[in-house]
Amino acid sequence: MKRLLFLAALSPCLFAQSPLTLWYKQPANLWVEALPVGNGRMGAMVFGDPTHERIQFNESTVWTGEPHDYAHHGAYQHLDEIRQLLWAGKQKEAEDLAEKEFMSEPLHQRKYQALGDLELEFPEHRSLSNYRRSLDLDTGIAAVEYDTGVHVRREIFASYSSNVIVIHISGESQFSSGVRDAHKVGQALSPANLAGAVDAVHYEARTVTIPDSTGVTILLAAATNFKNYRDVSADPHARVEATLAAAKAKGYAALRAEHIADYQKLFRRVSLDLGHTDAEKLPTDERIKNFAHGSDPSLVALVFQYGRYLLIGSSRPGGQPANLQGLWNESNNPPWDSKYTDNINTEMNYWPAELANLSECQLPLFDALKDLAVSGAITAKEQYNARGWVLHHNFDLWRGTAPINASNHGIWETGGAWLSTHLWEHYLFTGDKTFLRDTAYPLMKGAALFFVDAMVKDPKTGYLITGPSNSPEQGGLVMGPTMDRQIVRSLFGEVIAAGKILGVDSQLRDQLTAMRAKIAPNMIGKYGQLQEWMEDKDDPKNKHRHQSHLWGVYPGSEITPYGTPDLFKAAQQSLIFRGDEATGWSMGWKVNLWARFLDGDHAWKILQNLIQPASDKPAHAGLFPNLFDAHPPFQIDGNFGATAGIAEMLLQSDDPHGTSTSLTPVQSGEAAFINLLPALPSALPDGHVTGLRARGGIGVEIEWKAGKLVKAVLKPDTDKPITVRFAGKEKQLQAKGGQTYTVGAEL
Ligand code: FUC
Repeated sequence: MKRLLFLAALSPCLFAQSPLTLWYKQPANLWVEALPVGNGRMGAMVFGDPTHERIQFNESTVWTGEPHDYAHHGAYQHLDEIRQLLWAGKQKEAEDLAEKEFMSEPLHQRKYQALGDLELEFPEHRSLSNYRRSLDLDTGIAAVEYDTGVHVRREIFASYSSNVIVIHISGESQFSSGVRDAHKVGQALSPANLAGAVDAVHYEARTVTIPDSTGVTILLAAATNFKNYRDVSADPHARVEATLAAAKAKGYAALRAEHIADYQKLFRRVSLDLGHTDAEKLPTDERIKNFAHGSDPSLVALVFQYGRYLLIGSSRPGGQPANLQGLWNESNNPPWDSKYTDNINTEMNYWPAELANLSECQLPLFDALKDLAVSGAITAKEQYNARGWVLHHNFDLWRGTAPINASNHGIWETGGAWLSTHLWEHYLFTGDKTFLRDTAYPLMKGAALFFVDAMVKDPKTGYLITGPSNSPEQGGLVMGPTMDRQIVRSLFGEVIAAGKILGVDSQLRDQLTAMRAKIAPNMIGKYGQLQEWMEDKDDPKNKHRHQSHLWGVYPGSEITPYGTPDLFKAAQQSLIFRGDEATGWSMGWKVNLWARFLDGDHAWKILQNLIQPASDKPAHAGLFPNLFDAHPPFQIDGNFGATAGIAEMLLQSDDPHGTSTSLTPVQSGEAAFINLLPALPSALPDGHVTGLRARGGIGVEIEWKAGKLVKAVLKPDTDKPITVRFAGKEKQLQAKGGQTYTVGAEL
């Protein structure tokens, strides 16, 4: 197939539409065909039916429940007995005891909810031609257009600056509209507002309609009484009124310009061109179907950018973090309650944040960590008699931190520790010392203090281990699963490095250093695999979606190609045993893992499995027509995992010499390592990426042709020794902040 690399940038009219557009020849029938817009607080799904437009919408604080402390008070009195049972090989008894005495109260957390539908009726629009429904990722605007005597165009976007969903209709002013409350199904449409309550959360949504010379604009605002996880005293009516009044005063043209400026400031930081073929002229749903047996590299770029679009849409400063569905949800009983599952899913949502240059989109997660450190301190005290804070495998709007659902997988101690490593990574990518001192360090230290108190000596080996815990979500309740040990080792190392930079807590640092060296090491088992548990009991036929013991390869970096070659090989063997098929997010993880294993073609193979048509029934992972990733059902982590994985093929900035002994200068932020095209698949021989970010605070542009580096341009923010690597060759730079460095074929 003909390759037209870079031509698109020179002459965009050559193509039917911009490579950054999702488009369809028909309206959405299913929710996973509708197109999402979001502003970090509100989300909307646009169906695009000509006569009956449905815009289903959410507000991110509409949850069931109320402020509540979920900790199981006094549970620490049973902790020792649970551990003793596990050490005595009595797993079932330990799980039973824990089920009775150690679980969250109540046992389940609360659910994220739908809010409502905005419906528009265009009774005259039955006969039409040239129908097209689209979402332009470059502007963040969804559109529905067709000819029906006149050209009708509806534009929909979610404004972050004005906190409204904006719908503009041109070519037609004869229509009726109304809103439907998702909690009052069966009730007639209300002309312009809905208001109600679900448990303690009071909500309101309202529209205003404004005619102007170019058509009609509908503004949709929504709010709740939620102020924070302990306070629901806000007035949703006053909030909605104030928001609508401010937005109405601006008018459509100004709202649109304001939205595009705000959105593009984030989105346009990164461009990715992987080449072009005729395949990209087809509608998006057809491209997904064709991907595995055609050549459509620009669909990979679209999937990459779509993840960035979804992160901008679901996680903006001041709002809630992206939940299991970002913030798009049409059900009041969504899969896994659409909460925050943090034994992989919440973290994966943020894997692209730094690398794909959307650093501030991670701030809502850090705000949530501030809450979790408070609620998690109660759980730490009541359930472990420990200092610091702990988070088990889920949290919700009310910041529940205690173990939920069932003891065999709910008791997993390292959610807070894993999320705290994101604070350190944010520092590595930004170099922001104020953030490190004021936000990151206190949270990281609290997460580490919990393990100073809660780790125990394994009677058999003498090593320090966590427990009771589990290797998500299999094998049941155990002591010291490998993933926990890797996470705690990383966290301790990072707290030590941060304390050194800030010049604080030298005694604690000594204590952490001593304890860190005693944590049970990674072990290689009888099949040449990396052991998932303390015991050598892995089953080589195990295809479980979680591959938790590979955390040390990615997202961690204590198992590396040059620092720990034997463990690296064993980890790779473990991933080979797991196979290439998996649920959506699991494939997202596998793309990143194969990239870290420096095997671009294997990463590509997984990407091909990920980019194929998905279905709920029969269950099949892949992508839905609107490019939402399918577990199945839809779960947004797979989208974010894919975006991170595609970037990880092109650029890695972790230290490939890392070990579990102590942090290297790169891992502690004193130096940087830029690994160019470390896992470039042979299917992507030509390309150009701008605006990626590397640890050490470095902007990176890379251009390649026929699999060879043409040039890389590095822009470090601060002075820094940088090692640049490409195809086995390395070059050292003593870089000055603010300067630009170009490296090329001489590498
Ligand atoms: C974890 C995973 C499931 C699912 C759920 C939301 O429990 O094991 O696959 O993604 O989170």
